[in-house]
Amino acid sequence: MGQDMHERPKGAAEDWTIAQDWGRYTAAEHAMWDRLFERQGKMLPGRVVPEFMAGLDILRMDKPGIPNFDALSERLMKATGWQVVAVPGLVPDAVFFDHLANRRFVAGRFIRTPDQIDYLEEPDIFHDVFGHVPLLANPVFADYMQAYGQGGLRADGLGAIERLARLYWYTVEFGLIRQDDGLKVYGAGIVSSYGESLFALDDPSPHRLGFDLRRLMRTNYKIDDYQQSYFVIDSFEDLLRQTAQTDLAPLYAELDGQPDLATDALLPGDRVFTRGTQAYAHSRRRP
Ligand code: HBI
Ligand code: FE
Repeated sequence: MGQDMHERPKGAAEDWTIAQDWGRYTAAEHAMWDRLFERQGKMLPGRVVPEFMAGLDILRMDKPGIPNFDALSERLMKATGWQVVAVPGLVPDAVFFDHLANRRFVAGRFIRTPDQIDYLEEPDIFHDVFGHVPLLANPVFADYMQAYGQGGLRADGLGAIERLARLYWYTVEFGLIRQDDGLKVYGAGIVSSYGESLFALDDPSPHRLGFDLRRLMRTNYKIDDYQQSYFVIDSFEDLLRQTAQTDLAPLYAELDGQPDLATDALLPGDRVFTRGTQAYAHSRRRP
Protein backbone atom coordinates (compact mmCIF):
# COMPACT_ATOMS: atom_id res chain seq x y z
CA MET A 1 0.00 0.00 0.00
CA GLY A 2 2.21 2.90 1.19
CA GLN A 3 0.67 5.89 -0.52
CA ASP A 4 3.04 8.57 0.72
CA MET A 5 2.79 10.33 -2.62
CA HIS A 6 -0.63 11.62 -1.61
CA GLU A 7 -0.75 15.29 -0.80
CA ARG A 8 -3.09 16.57 1.84
CA PRO A 9 -5.93 18.37 0.06
CA LYS A 10 -6.65 21.97 0.91
CA GLY A 11 -9.50 22.05 3.39
CA ALA A 12 -8.40 18.89 5.17
CA ALA A 13 -7.11 19.28 8.72
CA GLU A 14 -3.58 18.31 9.71
CA ASP A 15 -4.87 14.84 10.59
CA TRP A 16 -6.49 14.66 7.13
CA THR A 17 -10.07 14.79 8.48
CA ILE A 18 -12.80 16.78 6.75
CA ALA A 19 -16.42 17.53 7.60
CA GLN A 20 -18.88 14.89 6.44
CA ASP A 21 -21.36 17.59 5.35
CA TRP A 22 -24.20 15.13 5.77
CA GLY A 23 -26.80 17.69 4.64
CA ARG A 24 -25.24 17.76 1.19
CA TYR A 25 -26.05 14.19 0.20
CA THR A 26 -28.67 14.06 -2.57
CA ALA A 27 -31.77 11.86 -2.58
CA ALA A 28 -30.09 9.72 -5.24
CA GLU A 29 -27.05 9.20 -2.97
CA HIS A 30 -29.22 8.14 -0.03
CA ALA A 31 -31.12 5.82 -2.38
CA MET A 32 -27.82 4.26 -3.49
CA TRP A 33 -26.97 3.48 0.15
CA ASP A 34 -30.43 1.96 0.69
CA ARG A 35 -30.10 -0.20 -2.40
CA LEU A 36 -26.70 -1.53 -1.33
CA PHE A 37 -27.85 -1.98 2.25
CA GLU A 38 -30.91 -3.96 1.23
CA ARG A 39 -28.97 -6.24 -1.08
CA GLN A 40 -26.32 -7.06 1.55
CA GLY A 41 -28.83 -7.13 4.40
CA LYS A 42 -30.74 -9.91 2.65
CA MET A 43 -27.82 -12.10 1.77
CA LEU A 44 -25.56 -11.76 4.82
CA PRO A 45 -27.57 -13.36 7.66
CA GLY A 46 -26.23 -16.89 8.06
CA ARG A 47 -23.08 -16.06 6.08
CA VAL A 48 -21.65 -13.29 8.23
CA VAL A 49 -20.40 -13.64 11.79
CA PRO A 50 -23.29 -12.86 14.22
CA GLU A 51 -21.27 -10.05 15.84
CA PHE A 52 -21.59 -8.13 12.56
CA MET A 53 -25.39 -8.32 12.60
CA ALA A 54 -25.35 -7.36 16.28
CA GLY A 55 -23.25 -4.30 15.38
CA LEU A 56 -25.79 -3.15 12.75
CA ASP A 57 -28.40 -3.39 15.47
CA ILE A 58 -26.44 -1.70 18.28
CA LEU A 59 -25.55 1.17 15.94
CA ARG A 60 -29.09 1.31 14.45
CA MET A 61 -27.60 1.17 11.01
CA ASP A 62 -30.80 -0.23 9.51
CA LYS A 63 -32.26 3.28 9.44
CA PRO A 64 -32.71 4.39 5.82
CA GLY A 65 -30.18 6.70 4.23
CA ILE A 66 -26.46 7.37 4.53
CA PRO A 67 -25.49 7.37 8.21
CA ASN A 68 -24.59 10.65 9.84
CA PHE A 69 -21.10 10.21 11.34
CA ASP A 70 -21.94 12.30 14.43
CA ALA A 71 -24.93 10.12 15.36
CA LEU A 72 -23.02 6.95 14.49
CA SER A 73 -20.02 8.01 16.57
CA GLU A 74 -22.23 8.76 19.53
CA ARG A 75 -23.56 5.20 19.58
CA LEU A 76 -20.19 3.68 18.82
CA MET A 77 -18.56 5.74 21.57
CA LYS A 78 -21.02 4.27 24.07
CA ALA A 79 -20.40 0.73 22.86
CA THR A 80 -16.59 0.65 22.59
CA GLY A 81 -15.18 4.19 22.67
CA TRP A 82 -14.64 4.40 18.90
CA GLN A 83 -15.55 7.28 16.54
CA VAL A 84 -15.98 7.55 12.78
CA VAL A 85 -14.32 10.54 11.06
CA ALA A 86 -14.45 11.59 7.40
CA VAL A 87 -11.36 11.75 5.15
CA PRO A 88 -11.06 12.62 1.44
CA GLY A 89 -9.81 9.15 0.42
CA LEU A 90 -6.74 7.08 1.13
CA VAL A 91 -4.53 8.73 3.73
CA PRO A 92 -0.80 8.10 4.36
CA ASP A 93 0.00 5.01 6.43
CA ALA A 94 1.23 6.93 9.49
CA VAL A 95 -1.94 9.07 9.56
CA PHE A 96 -4.11 5.98 9.19
CA PHE A 97 -2.33 4.13 11.99
CA ASP A 98 -2.45 7.15 14.30
CA HIS A 99 -6.23 7.42 13.92
CA LEU A 100 -6.73 3.72 14.64
CA ALA A 101 -4.38 3.84 17.63
CA ASN A 102 -6.68 6.56 19.02
CA ARG A 103 -9.87 4.62 18.27
CA ARG A 104 -10.90 6.76 15.32
CA PHE A 105 -11.95 4.99 12.16
CA VAL A 106 -11.39 7.03 8.98
CA ALA A 107 -14.08 6.73 6.34
CA GLY A 108 -14.57 8.15 2.87
CA ARG A 109 -17.67 10.33 2.59
CA PHE A 110 -18.51 9.82 -1.11
CA ILE A 111 -20.76 7.04 -2.36
CA ARG A 112 -20.35 5.03 -5.56
CA THR A 113 -22.51 5.81 -8.59
CA PRO A 114 -24.92 3.23 -10.09
CA ASP A 115 -22.41 2.18 -12.77
CA GLN A 116 -19.88 1.42 -10.01
CA ILE A 117 -22.27 -0.71 -7.99
CA ASP A 118 -20.14 -3.85 -8.16
CA TYR A 119 -16.64 -2.52 -8.54
CA LEU A 120 -14.78 0.63 -7.60
CA GLU A 121 -11.13 1.32 -6.91
CA GLU A 122 -11.18 3.62 -3.91
CA PRO A 123 -13.18 2.65 -0.86
CA ASP A 124 -16.45 4.61 -0.66
CA ILE A 125 -18.71 5.23 2.32
CA PHE A 126 -20.58 1.97 1.81
CA HIS A 127 -17.40 -0.07 2.02
CA ASP A 128 -15.94 1.97 4.87
CA VAL A 129 -19.07 2.33 6.99
CA PHE A 130 -21.23 -0.70 6.21
CA GLY A 131 -18.16 -2.93 5.81
CA HIS A 132 -15.97 -1.80 8.70
CA VAL A 133 -18.03 -0.06 11.35
CA PRO A 134 -20.44 -2.76 12.66
CA LEU A 135 -17.62 -4.90 14.06
CA LEU A 136 -16.15 -1.85 15.82
CA ALA A 137 -19.14 -2.19 18.18
CA ASN A 138 -17.66 -5.53 19.30
CA PRO A 139 -15.23 -4.99 22.21
CA VAL A 140 -12.70 -7.62 21.13
CA PHE A 141 -12.62 -6.59 17.50
CA ALA A 142 -12.48 -2.94 18.58
CA ASP A 143 -9.35 -3.72 20.61
CA TYR A 144 -7.83 -5.59 17.68
CA MET A 145 -8.25 -2.56 15.42
CA GLN A 146 -6.65 -0.24 17.95
CA ALA A 147 -3.78 -2.65 18.48
CA TYR A 148 -3.35 -2.82 14.71
CA GLY A 149 -2.90 0.95 14.63
CA GLN A 150 -0.40 0.83 17.49
CA GLY A 151 1.46 -2.00 15.75
CA GLY A 152 1.49 0.05 12.56
CA LEU A 153 3.14 3.00 14.27
CA ARG A 154 5.83 0.64 15.63
CA ALA A 155 6.24 -1.23 12.33
CA ASP A 156 6.86 2.03 10.47
CA GLY A 157 10.30 2.32 12.06
CA LEU A 158 11.07 -1.35 11.44
CA GLY A 159 10.44 -1.38 7.69
CA ALA A 160 7.59 -3.83 8.26
CA ILE A 161 4.58 -1.91 6.96
CA GLU A 162 4.05 -4.39 4.14
CA ARG A 163 3.88 -7.29 6.64
CA LEU A 164 1.21 -5.47 8.60
CA ALA A 165 -0.65 -4.48 5.45
CA ARG A 166 -0.91 -8.19 4.66
CA LEU A 167 -2.28 -8.88 8.12
CA TYR A 168 -4.91 -6.16 7.63
CA TRP A 169 -5.78 -7.44 4.20
CA TYR A 170 -6.26 -11.08 5.19
CA THR A 171 -8.15 -10.29 8.40
CA VAL A 172 -9.88 -6.88 8.54
CA GLU A 173 -10.60 -6.80 4.79
CA PHE A 174 -10.94 -10.43 3.67
CA GLY A 175 -11.06 -12.56 6.80
CA LEU A 176 -13.15 -15.69 7.37
CA ILE A 177 -13.97 -17.15 10.77
CA ARG A 178 -14.77 -20.70 11.81
CA GLN A 179 -17.97 -21.32 13.79
CA ASP A 180 -19.80 -24.45 14.98
CA ASP A 181 -22.08 -24.32 11.96
CA GLY A 182 -19.37 -23.66 9.38
CA LEU A 183 -17.26 -20.83 7.98
CA LYS A 184 -18.55 -17.25 8.10
CA VAL A 185 -17.30 -14.01 6.58
CA TYR A 186 -16.23 -10.99 8.63
CA GLY A 187 -13.80 -9.00 6.44
CA ALA A 188 -15.11 -5.61 5.28
CA GLY A 189 -14.03 -6.16 1.67
CA ILE A 190 -16.21 -9.26 1.59
CA VAL A 191 -19.26 -8.07 3.53
CA SER A 192 -19.54 -4.89 1.44
CA SER A 193 -19.38 -6.87 -1.84
CA TYR A 194 -22.30 -8.89 -3.15
CA GLY A 195 -20.15 -11.01 -5.45
CA GLU A 196 -17.37 -11.71 -2.96
CA SER A 197 -19.82 -12.58 -0.15
CA LEU A 198 -20.86 -15.52 -2.32
CA PHE A 199 -17.45 -16.32 -3.77
CA ALA A 200 -15.52 -16.30 -0.50
CA LEU A 201 -17.78 -18.88 1.15
CA ASP A 202 -19.26 -20.99 -1.64
CA ASP A 203 -17.06 -20.97 -4.71
CA PRO A 204 -14.80 -24.03 -5.19
CA SER A 205 -12.05 -21.80 -6.62
CA PRO A 206 -10.18 -20.21 -3.66
CA HIS A 207 -8.11 -21.91 -0.97
CA ARG A 208 -9.43 -21.50 2.56
CA LEU A 209 -6.56 -21.92 5.02
CA GLY A 210 -6.20 -21.78 8.78
CA PHE A 211 -4.84 -18.45 10.06
CA ASP A 212 -1.08 -18.64 10.58
CA LEU A 213 0.57 -15.28 11.25
CA ARG A 214 4.04 -16.21 9.91
CA ARG A 215 2.61 -17.73 6.77
CA LEU A 216 0.17 -14.91 6.13
CA MET A 217 2.80 -12.20 6.52
CA ARG A 218 4.73 -13.80 3.64
CA THR A 219 1.72 -14.05 1.34
CA ASN A 220 1.06 -11.61 -1.49
CA TYR A 221 -2.49 -10.44 -2.17
CA LYS A 222 -4.64 -9.27 -5.07
CA ILE A 223 -5.99 -5.77 -4.92
CA ASP A 224 -8.13 -5.84 -8.06
CA ASP A 225 -9.96 -9.17 -8.05
CA TYR A 226 -11.38 -11.83 -5.73
CA GLN A 227 -8.76 -13.39 -3.46
CA GLN A 228 -7.13 -16.71 -4.37
CA SER A 229 -6.69 -17.59 -0.70
CA TYR A 230 -8.69 -16.69 2.39
CA PHE A 231 -7.44 -17.21 5.95
CA VAL A 232 -9.75 -18.57 8.63
CA ILE A 233 -9.46 -17.45 12.26
CA ASP A 234 -10.83 -19.47 15.19
CA SER A 235 -12.19 -16.44 17.07
CA PHE A 236 -11.63 -12.71 17.49
CA GLU A 237 -10.08 -13.44 20.89
CA ASP A 238 -7.54 -15.74 19.29
CA LEU A 239 -6.72 -13.16 16.59
CA LEU A 240 -6.17 -10.49 19.22
CA ARG A 241 -4.01 -12.80 21.34
CA GLN A 242 -1.79 -13.84 18.43
CA THR A 243 -1.19 -10.34 17.08
CA ALA A 244 -1.78 -7.54 19.54
CA GLN A 245 -0.49 -9.13 22.70
CA THR A 246 2.77 -10.19 21.10
CA ASP A 247 5.85 -8.15 20.22
CA LEU A 248 6.07 -8.62 16.47
CA ALA A 249 9.61 -7.22 16.02
CA PRO A 250 11.33 -10.64 16.39
CA LEU A 251 8.87 -12.07 13.88
CA TYR A 252 9.66 -9.34 11.33
CA ALA A 253 13.36 -10.10 11.76
CA GLU A 254 12.79 -13.82 11.32
CA LEU A 255 10.73 -13.30 8.16
CA ASP A 256 13.27 -10.93 6.59
CA GLY A 257 15.23 -13.56 4.72
CA GLN A 258 12.26 -15.68 3.67
CA PRO A 259 10.74 -15.51 0.19
CA ASP A 260 7.25 -14.17 -0.41
CA LEU A 261 4.50 -16.64 -1.25
CA ALA A 262 2.21 -16.50 -4.28
CA THR A 263 -1.45 -15.68 -3.78
CA ASP A 264 -2.39 -19.31 -4.56
CA ALA A 265 0.48 -21.10 -2.78
CA LEU A 266 -0.17 -24.19 -0.67
CA LEU A 267 2.47 -25.27 1.87
CA PRO A 268 2.93 -28.60 3.64
CA GLY A 269 2.16 -27.01 7.01
CA ASP A 270 -1.07 -25.32 5.88
CA ARG A 271 -4.28 -26.15 7.74
CA VAL A 272 -6.50 -26.63 4.68
CA PHE A 273 -10.25 -26.08 5.06
CA THR A 274 -10.72 -26.05 1.29
CA ARG A 275 -8.15 -26.84 -1.34
CA GLY A 276 -9.30 -24.49 -4.09
CA THR A 277 -9.51 -25.47 -7.75
CA GLN A 278 -8.36 -21.91 -8.66
CA ALA A 279 -10.67 -22.25 -11.68
CA TYR A 280 -11.89 -18.67 -11.31
CA ALA A 281 -8.38 -17.18 -11.18
CA HIS A 282 -7.26 -19.29 -14.15
CA SER A 283 -10.26 -18.17 -16.18
CA ARG A 284 -9.26 -14.54 -15.55
CA ARG A 285 -5.62 -14.97 -16.62
CA ARG A 286 -4.76 -13.42 -20.01
CA PRO A 287 -7.42 -11.73 -22.13
N1 HBI B 1 -6.52 5.20 4.23
N2 HBI B 1 -8.66 6.01 4.11
C1 HBI B 1 -7.83 4.98 4.24
N3 HBI B 1 -8.33 3.72 4.38
C2 HBI B 1 -7.50 2.64 4.50
O1 HBI B 1 -7.97 1.50 4.64
C3 HBI B 1 -6.10 2.85 4.48
C4 HBI B 1 -5.64 4.17 4.34
N4 HBI B 1 -4.32 4.41 4.31
C5 HBI B 1 -3.36 3.36 4.49
C6 HBI B 1 -3.92 2.01 4.60
N5 HBI B 1 -5.21 1.82 4.60
C7 HBI B 1 -2.98 0.81 4.62
O2 HBI B 1 -1.83 1.20 3.94
C8 HBI B 1 -2.54 0.25 5.99
O3 HBI B 1 -3.46 -0.70 6.47
C9 HBI B 1 -1.26 -0.48 5.88
FE1 FE C 1 -11.49 -1.35 3.87
